[in-house]
Amino acid sequence: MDQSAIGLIGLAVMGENLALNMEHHGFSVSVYNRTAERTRQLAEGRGRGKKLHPTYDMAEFVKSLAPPRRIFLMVQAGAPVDAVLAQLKPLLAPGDIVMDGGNSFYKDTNRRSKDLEAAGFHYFGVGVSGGEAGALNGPCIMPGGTREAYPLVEPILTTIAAQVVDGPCCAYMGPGSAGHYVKMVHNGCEYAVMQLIAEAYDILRGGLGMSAAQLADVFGRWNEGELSSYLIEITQKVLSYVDPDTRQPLVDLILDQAGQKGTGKWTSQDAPDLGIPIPNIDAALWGRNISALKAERVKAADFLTGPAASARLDASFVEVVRDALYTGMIISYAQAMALLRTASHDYGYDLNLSEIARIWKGGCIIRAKLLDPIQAAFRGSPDLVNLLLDAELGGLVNRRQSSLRQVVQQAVGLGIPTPAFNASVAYFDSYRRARLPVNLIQAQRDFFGAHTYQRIDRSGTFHTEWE
Ligand code: NBP
Repeated sequence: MDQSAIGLIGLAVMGENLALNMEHHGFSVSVYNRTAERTRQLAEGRGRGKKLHPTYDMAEFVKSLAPPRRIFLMVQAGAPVDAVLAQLKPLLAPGDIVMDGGNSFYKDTNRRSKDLEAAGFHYFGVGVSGGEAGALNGPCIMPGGTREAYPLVEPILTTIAAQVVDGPCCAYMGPGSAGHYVKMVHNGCEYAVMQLIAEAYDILRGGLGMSAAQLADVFGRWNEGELSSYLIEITQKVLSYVDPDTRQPLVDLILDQAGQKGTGKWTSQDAPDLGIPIPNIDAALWGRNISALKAERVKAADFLTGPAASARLDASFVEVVRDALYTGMIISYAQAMALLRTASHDYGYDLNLSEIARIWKGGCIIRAKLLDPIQAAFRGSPDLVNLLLDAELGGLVNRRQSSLRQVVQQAVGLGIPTPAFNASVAYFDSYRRARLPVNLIQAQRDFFGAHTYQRIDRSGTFHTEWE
């Protein structure tokens, strides 16, 4: 039997669909899964009659691959990746290539790539976005790792990726954990945009009393303009879905409790290490965390009261919310890109932000029309420190800021929580201020801890005996 072009380990929802995607594009694929039943199901089900080679033992799997072996892992992030690598390592030959396509923590990827490269293998941390449908039809792929070995995997990765007008949604990100870092920040941005959309939905529902069907129309219209994006598109579809059992909008029957899988949280945890503010992503994270306190919230709802006024908003407010949502999305991407820019420098990734915006235009969850001007901004100025300083995008936020302010003011007045909209305004107002009130904080720190301060009228470091 001919040896396969690539091998894939981990046949849950993502792995199975990626294997079928590879096969569909003409690559022969060996597949292996810890639980043999899944492999059998694929071979006898969706994989029947295809160039898929099912294997039931790791050694048989490795032997079935053409050298240098290309192995794609799609197993649960964390200990399972280490477990698979421990089994694989003794079976590999120098020059073989291992790619981890799961949502691994970037520091784990650094550790694993050091370990495998020291043993003579090539290692890639590959961010994959697009969910089940993307995996099958073309995801966005963010590979990072050994530069010299990238040409050996590039033809497969770029062929199975989503394609946009200016190329495949896959590009080499940088060394080490660059790919997983970019994927992590992608997911952080995804959290922020989803939170903004949920807040827009909440304010239209609470402030205008709109039904799910009316909201579906609004999001459908929004998706035809500058807000056009996968997340707005699926929001329209979700809002228009009627539960066949109850004949009610399904969204109204869904428990309001969300979890977070790791990547969003990791983004919020890493940003302070780099000194980069990402309040929209932080807001999305605590928005999910407070949602999880369902029992407490139900109790609190009986005791804690909101504003007495429940004035209905005017129908024209829909357009204000649309403008605020677009502005908030720009500010979310600005924070994500600022984080990537600093990580690129501090972690030695040498990221190309324009190229990242380009590959995010297709396949991934945050694909959006907005990525066109973002790509253009970084193509024109690769060293742009913040998207808000781009003439087009910053100018747009300048002009639309009143929408953001109106949404926050109305929400506060009505007692509707809008953490991500609030964070957008606060970030914008902080970033555009040449002077912040941190002079007072510096004085307080010097008062109680002799931390010293600098002055604006003379150079040097100062301490004052304040009393
Ligand atoms: P899961 O994250 O649910 O992982 C299940 C797979 O991991 C199965 O194949 C399972 O084998 C395998 N596995 C586990 Br669990 N422990 C193992 C071990 N000790 N040794 C070997 N294999 C082990 O699958 P998924 O949702 O397809 O996601 C795969 C990766 O892709 C994850 O890192 C995920 O975060 C990432 N990702 C997911 C999505 C998405 O939309 N789901 C999108 C983008 C990225 P078994 O069958 O024997 O239990």
